[in-house]
Amino acid sequence: MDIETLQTDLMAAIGSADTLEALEAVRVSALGKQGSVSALLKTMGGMSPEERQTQGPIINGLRESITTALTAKKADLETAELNRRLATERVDMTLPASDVPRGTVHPVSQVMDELAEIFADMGFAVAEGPEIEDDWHNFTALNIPETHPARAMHDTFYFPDDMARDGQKMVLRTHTSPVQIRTMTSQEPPIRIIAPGRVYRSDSDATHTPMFHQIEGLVIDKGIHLGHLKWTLETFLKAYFEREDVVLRLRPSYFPFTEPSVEVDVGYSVINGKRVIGGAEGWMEVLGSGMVHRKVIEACGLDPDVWQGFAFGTGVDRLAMLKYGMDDLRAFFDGDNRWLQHYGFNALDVPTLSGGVGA
Ligand code: 2U9
Repeated sequence: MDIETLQTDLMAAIGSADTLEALEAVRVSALGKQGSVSALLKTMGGMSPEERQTQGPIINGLRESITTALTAKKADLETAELNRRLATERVDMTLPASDVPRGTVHPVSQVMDELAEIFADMGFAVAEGPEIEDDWHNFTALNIPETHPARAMHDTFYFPDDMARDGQKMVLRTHTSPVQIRTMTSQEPPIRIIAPGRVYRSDSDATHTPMFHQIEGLVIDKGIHLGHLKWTLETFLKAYFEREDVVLRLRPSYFPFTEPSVEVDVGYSVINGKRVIGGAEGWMEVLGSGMVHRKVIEACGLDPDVWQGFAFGTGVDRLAMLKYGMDDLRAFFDGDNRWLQHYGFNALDVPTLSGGVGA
């Protein structure tokens, strides 16, 4: 067969190959070890120099044009295959994963997010601090000196003496108050913060766990008084329980770090034998609070005749139980998937004031 006919035949075969496999068969028949073009290339070895000079370029030209045509056809077939798959295959990225165990957001996390959202709207920033604290930040700066009976009441987990830092005994923080101390000693007032987080007390029964969650708030500014405290707590509780008929009752109390100190009760009604927040058929204690003690303001290096403030604290776990109806605190920390499936939240249920913090 002459070279021209071979070229025409091969080009026709390449043109009519309609799959990658068929094209590969053409390539092997031409350029493979036993291929027709390879055979022609081999004949050049036996040619005279003159013959090689005329036949060489023709045979090499044939090889090049066949190679180029094969490459172009291969690209065409691959593009066609991709277009076919794009047209026929579909993946719906919005479908939920099936048969995959789905986790839930723990009610404590959800409530913490709700609280952050409510207080952010009132201009409060979220502050955090270490869970392993020194004695000064956890007690002394809060007007709880070594001999104070409140130390015993806190059921503190102390670290061994040889873990003292700068002569300070270390403890697992018994409240989130040291976070506010750290803010007051590192930032200029005015201060408006909430401090949510884990706290630890050596106490365990049906209503107490050795670790629980607190949220505390602190405002330091000029001319702050109990009226600001009451408005803030009322606004917060109305937003949290999503009811306008939330009624507060302030009772005198005592905390070493506030003076005066007040305990805050919220009114409830009894509906179908269940207590529901709102109204005033009965009272439930929900918060402790007061005006920040002048000794605490002084301990943080501020002049209590210039700066005043209020503070409050409450248990996040209890707030969650009141709003979402759980009755056993210990179940919060069991990690039982059935409980989490029942009381947990969808990860996409992000609390927002516009959407409803508990929606
Ligand atoms: C600074 C100054 C004052 C925080 C406060 C309470 C009252 C309070 C308890 C409620 C239930 C803890 O979770 S609970 O057991 N807390 O009653 N906490 S005033 O006062 C502060 C904090 C920081 C610098």
